[in-house]
Amino acid sequence: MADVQVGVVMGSSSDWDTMQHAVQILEQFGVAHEARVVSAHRMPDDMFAYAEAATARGLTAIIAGAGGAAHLPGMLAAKTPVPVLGVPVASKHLQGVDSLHSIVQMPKGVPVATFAIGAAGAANAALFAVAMLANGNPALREKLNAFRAAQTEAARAMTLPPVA
Ligand code: RP5
Repeated sequence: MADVQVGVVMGSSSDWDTMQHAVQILEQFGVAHEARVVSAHRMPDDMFAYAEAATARGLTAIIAGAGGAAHLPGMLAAKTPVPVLGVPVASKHLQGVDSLHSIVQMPKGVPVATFAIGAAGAANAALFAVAMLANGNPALREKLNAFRAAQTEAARAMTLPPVA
């Protein structure tokens, strides 16, 4: 298998329902990836090790999803110059607004690119990673253009029901 280009990490296996949407996009585009649980507060040493190895492993981006006090994306970004794409996972009590604020409100100096709460954010983070890789890969850019074109055609084909 090709070297991993994009790492997909999450704070818990309970995030998988959301984060699998990122993996599905990476598979669709044939981007070499890995997916694993790397919890910031339950396994902080592993999280640091993952971030510290990212450059040497040649990762282009890390997609990091977490819910609640979602410090995983920010802490990864603190430990690696590899771009971190943060996905707020919907939480039980605050529906992911807490996750969104935790990820998007990074203080100046250590950015995390932050996406929408939930499945749309996970899929878009992966599409963003594909777009990053496509800058140096014309074949991948063609695939991305075709993906966009298919969406355009689907939208053009939409019809509306009669007024009830
Ligand atoms: C976070 O706590 C995870 O990212 C998850 O969204 C949340 C709840 O984790 P579990 O209690 O379901 O393992 O670290």
